[in-house]
Amino acid sequence: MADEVVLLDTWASMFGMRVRIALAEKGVNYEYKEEDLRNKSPLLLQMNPIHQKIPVLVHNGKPICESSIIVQYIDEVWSDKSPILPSDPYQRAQARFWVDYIDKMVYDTWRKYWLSEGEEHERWKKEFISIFKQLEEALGDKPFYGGDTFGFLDLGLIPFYSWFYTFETYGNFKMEAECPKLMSWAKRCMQRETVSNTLPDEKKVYAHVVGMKKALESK
Ligand SMILES: N[C@@H](CCC(=O)N[C@@H](CS)C(=O)NCC(=O)O)C(=O)O
Repeated sequence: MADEVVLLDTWASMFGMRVRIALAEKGVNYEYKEEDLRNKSPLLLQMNPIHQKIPVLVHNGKPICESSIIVQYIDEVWSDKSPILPSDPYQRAQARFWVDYIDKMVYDTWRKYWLSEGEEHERWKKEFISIFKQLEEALGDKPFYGGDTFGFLDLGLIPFYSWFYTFETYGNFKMEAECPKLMSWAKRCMQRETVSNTLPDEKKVYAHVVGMKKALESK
């Protein structure tokens, strides 16, 4: 019997994009279900009762939650092609460390920077940029975080590229000036079809984020 694979997601989610890229890398067919996070479906609440967040991968009726865990699951289940995690245990641990760093640092700092004003906004903006500088340093002179090939950490970070225009516009800075090597890396990743077919238009993301801010302010 064929696998039944369902993804609960929202189009602009960088965490959801990770899962979509991983599924594309493996050539897995799946049903995509767009969630309205202001009105979560009973299926999402049932499949992720703890965090009630997307993405959730439902594989043959069983839910897997948290994007980096889902990507690792996909790599293990569909192990016959396009390996995502490095085969070397040390490299694997390093890639996991940096994906964990992204998960702990980027989104929360972005929200503080996005939703604050004045001096506080400037302070969070600096902090936010310094996180990307740190990630750029971790890349070094390699073409990809995985070395010569696109891997787990590349996949974990590249979805944020579709938000760079939004990050820049809210802070009046340019990623190209702050992190030129990271920008070259992102453009290299975009040459991969699984990435370019997944990432949404940056202006569409910005319009969505402006709308979210208006909705928060009118509460
Ligand atoms: N650590 C989670 C983060 C997922 C996450 O933050 N999802 C957001 C959308 S980008 C969400 O579902 N938010 C709904 C809520 O917080 O109620 C992961 O990696 O999957």
